[in-house]
Amino acid sequence: MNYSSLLAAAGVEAQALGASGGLLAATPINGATLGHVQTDSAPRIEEKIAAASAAFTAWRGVPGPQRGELVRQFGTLVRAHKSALAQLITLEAGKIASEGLGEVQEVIDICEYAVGLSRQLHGLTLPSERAGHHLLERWQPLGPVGIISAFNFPMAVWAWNASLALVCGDSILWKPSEKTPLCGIALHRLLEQVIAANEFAPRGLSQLIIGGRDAGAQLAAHSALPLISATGSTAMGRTVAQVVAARFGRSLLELGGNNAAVVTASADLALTLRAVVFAAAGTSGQRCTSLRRLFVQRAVYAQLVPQLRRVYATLSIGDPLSADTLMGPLIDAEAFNRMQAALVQARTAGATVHGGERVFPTDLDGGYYVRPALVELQSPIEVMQQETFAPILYVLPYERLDQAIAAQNAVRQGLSSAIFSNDLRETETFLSAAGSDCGIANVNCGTSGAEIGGAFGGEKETGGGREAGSDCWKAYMRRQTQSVNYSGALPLAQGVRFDIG
Ligand code: UN1
Repeated sequence: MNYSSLLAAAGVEAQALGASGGLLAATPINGATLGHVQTDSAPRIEEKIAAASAAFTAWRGVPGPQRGELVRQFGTLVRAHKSALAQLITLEAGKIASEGLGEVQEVIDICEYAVGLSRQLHGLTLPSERAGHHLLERWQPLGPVGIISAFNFPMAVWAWNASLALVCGDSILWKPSEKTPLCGIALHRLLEQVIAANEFAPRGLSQLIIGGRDAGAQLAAHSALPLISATGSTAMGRTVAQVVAARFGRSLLELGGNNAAVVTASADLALTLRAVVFAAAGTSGQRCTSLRRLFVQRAVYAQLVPQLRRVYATLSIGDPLSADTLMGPLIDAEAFNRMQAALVQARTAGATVHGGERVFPTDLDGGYYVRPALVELQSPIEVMQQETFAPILYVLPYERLDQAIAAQNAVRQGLSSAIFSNDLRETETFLSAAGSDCGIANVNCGTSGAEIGGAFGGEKETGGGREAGSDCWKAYMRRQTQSVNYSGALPLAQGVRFDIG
């Protein structure tokens, strides 16, 4: 199949990309090359950082609501190109059509959220202990923000950061994953169009950086960037965090998850089944919020797990561009090999593995398609500690809820979690201080598919960062405490006396 019309619709024609050199853009659908993308050299990245720094000094003086107007126009343009962008996501990341559309919708949603926010970047007025004084807290633009994003959400995660950073008065630099450069190019072109069309937006406000690990490292080490927001593996985040901390920069980390759900005896099993399959097999298990571990109360194990096995065995796997496909390919051979290695480890540890094998949809031989794997166990094994970015679901029976909660918390990561239950005591226990230790805890809905209105992120090796809704905008701003004396006298705080005569 020739994908050039899809590329053209998204504004990234293969001819314009170049025939050799740089980064190879490929589709996981059948492994075909889509084009070659020029990478940015270290000196070129340095220039882009300088341009973003210069743009910041102008942008921070533009009123917040006007900054919001830029993001409003960008969101509108994204909406107009929704289907072409969604198809590009499908082409380059392998997401099924509906999830591609969902991801672009997430971009639109966060833009609209940011527009509203541009009129609400509020501070505080606090009571001063000194007569005739005003004590204030005010949020100021922070500086150029470096954004490093991952292949699995090649547009939305950048948009969470970019839209908020822009309304907060920051300039931005984006290094998309080397596995999805075309998604980066296509989406960034739309933002560039909007910037070019608006006099009040300084040129250089948003920079796209194409490159690999070195390019990310260059951003992380650069003292001109007060904030680095990085999404990806825990190994990547550990390096970025240390480099950024060494220069007293801030990092906002969105790293690995190893998400679990607990199914109690009171659960609605039909609802649970749908939620579990979407969370564990959806996106071919390649979301940081994907469900990886399932703890099922022993009384309902024999009802739920055979149904899961049946659905897993019949789930439609194939071309993600076809409307009836529910599972597309893994991103590449490396992802497939990691999945197989994890399954070997599980079998060696005594687990019963259902599925997990490679499948070959017609005419798509170059793609890595797999049947999702269900791994049945009696107790946790070592391989469950790691986040394998593939559709593997470890399933274990449990007796008591406190044991299930302890088991779900007994991993190094802490992103998302869920309980399926119709018993208030169980759900409230799960949501209590003694319950889930994750950044996200859901009741009767799966671990993935969070809305943008809440803060997104997790604890422990997930990195502690929070992005998107709630008060996450504060990460993109500098907090300033201001004391104003309008009294004519000079009383000192804490009643200190200092009379110089
Ligand atoms: C990710 O996988 O990096 O909650 C982000 C979700 C999506 C975002 C996932 N809204 O699954």
